[in-house]
Amino acid sequence: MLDVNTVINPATEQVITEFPVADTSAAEAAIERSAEAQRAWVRLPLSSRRDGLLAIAEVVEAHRDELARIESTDVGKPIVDACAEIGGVAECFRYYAGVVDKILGDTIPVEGGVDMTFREPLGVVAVIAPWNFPLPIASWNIAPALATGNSVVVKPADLTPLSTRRFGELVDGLDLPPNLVQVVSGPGRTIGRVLTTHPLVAKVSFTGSTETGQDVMRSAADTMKRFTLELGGKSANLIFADADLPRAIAEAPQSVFGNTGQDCCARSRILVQRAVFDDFVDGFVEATRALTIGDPLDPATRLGPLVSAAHRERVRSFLTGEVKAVVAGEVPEGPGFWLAPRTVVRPDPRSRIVTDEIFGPVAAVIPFDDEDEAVRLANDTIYGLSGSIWTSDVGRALRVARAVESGALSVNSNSSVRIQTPFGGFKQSGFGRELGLAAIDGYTELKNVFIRTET
Ligand code: TXE
Repeated sequence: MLDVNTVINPATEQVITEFPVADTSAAEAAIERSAEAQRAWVRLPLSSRRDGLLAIAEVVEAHRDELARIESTDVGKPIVDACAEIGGVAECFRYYAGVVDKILGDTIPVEGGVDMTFREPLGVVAVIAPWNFPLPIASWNIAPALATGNSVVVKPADLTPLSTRRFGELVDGLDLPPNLVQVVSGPGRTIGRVLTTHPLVAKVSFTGSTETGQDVMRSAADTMKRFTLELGGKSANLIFADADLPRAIAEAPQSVFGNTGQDCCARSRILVQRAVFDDFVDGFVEATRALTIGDPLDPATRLGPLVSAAHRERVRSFLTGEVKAVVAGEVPEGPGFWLAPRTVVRPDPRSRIVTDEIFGPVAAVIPFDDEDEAVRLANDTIYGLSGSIWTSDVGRALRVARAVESGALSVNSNSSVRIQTPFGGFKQSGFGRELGLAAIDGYTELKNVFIRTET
């Protein structure tokens, strides 16, 4: 069993820090304390709950530079991106602070009385976070869980636990019920397992691979936990011949190579209408070359290294044998888990490059003839998380958006995530929705109450 977590800077391969991880009895004790904290939290006036979330937003904002630097060094993420993401964490807590007193029920017309619904907290929520957007994704689940009256035990990924651990220290310093938010570090197979099986945990919010998500579901079945599962993706970027091509080209590299491709929303299948295919490929490779790869702490950097040596090996395993990839960009010499962006033009549609989530800087560019074929190719995947449609025909944009089996689509944009709008998957990309008001349903139980009024 791993009893020390050694955290490596992926840009330098130097050890950043080491710390002892929780054992299973410590995780169990944290869950028990969390249940007690939840009882205290839910009894507070709504205004105190709102102010609690605002205090978390403020402490994150006040430590934005520190947290961004931690995230950048731990993940290998460009500092500019990390800073924007930590700003988003503060904004997420602010948004859900505003939701606290707007969790509404219904009154339902029935015979003989009055019927009404309430949204009740679940209890203890376990948040199991991934390594690619550590604190942002944790916050998408912590904030709505707290807003709806739950307590949280959060387990960061072993590879990138530092921002979440620092967040935990900052929240400990606030005037909130003790143990309302606890950070428990440790491996998925031990500490993660405690969180997915403990009877006092009502819900698991998990972000990670589809395989581990399946395992989490199986292990949580005995205690019938609620889930939000945000899993893998293989999203399509659909580019029609009538699109604003210069813009589609300029924005495509970041949409697949951003975060060095370690993004569940990466548009890693670029489907391009045949009439503009060659122009697109030339422009895309050129635009990719312009992305500065290097020291994540340099504000000019657009792409950092991959998160670990093992992950780089996994990504490279997709690039062996017959695969012919165009390499664009220079990586720094010396230590660091670097990999320059790769573009594979017209890959075999059945190859792993097209079917699997690579989670690295590898794009597949595939031609299509017409709208029907574009939709068929876009849907030819087990995943359904995100995607884009580039066209100047508004009717086509809506037809295609309705036909693509995916939880979040953008037209003439590659954005996927906004705090105000629901985010989550179709098919094996998971279920449940993070963010927006939709997340409220995932953190509450619907209760129906009937009052007899007839005499
Ligand atoms: O993920 P895991 P890994 C995908 C991506 C990547 C692949 C593997 O394709 O290459 O997953 O990454 C915890 N019970 N994504 O191995 O295993 C683990 O400690 C409970 C997509 O890092 O899914 C970590 O905190 N928890 C993705 C979290 O689960 C367990 C983001 C995710 O780890 C556990 C990350 C268990 N049995 C990877 N086993 C996205 N959707 O953005 C592990 N964990």
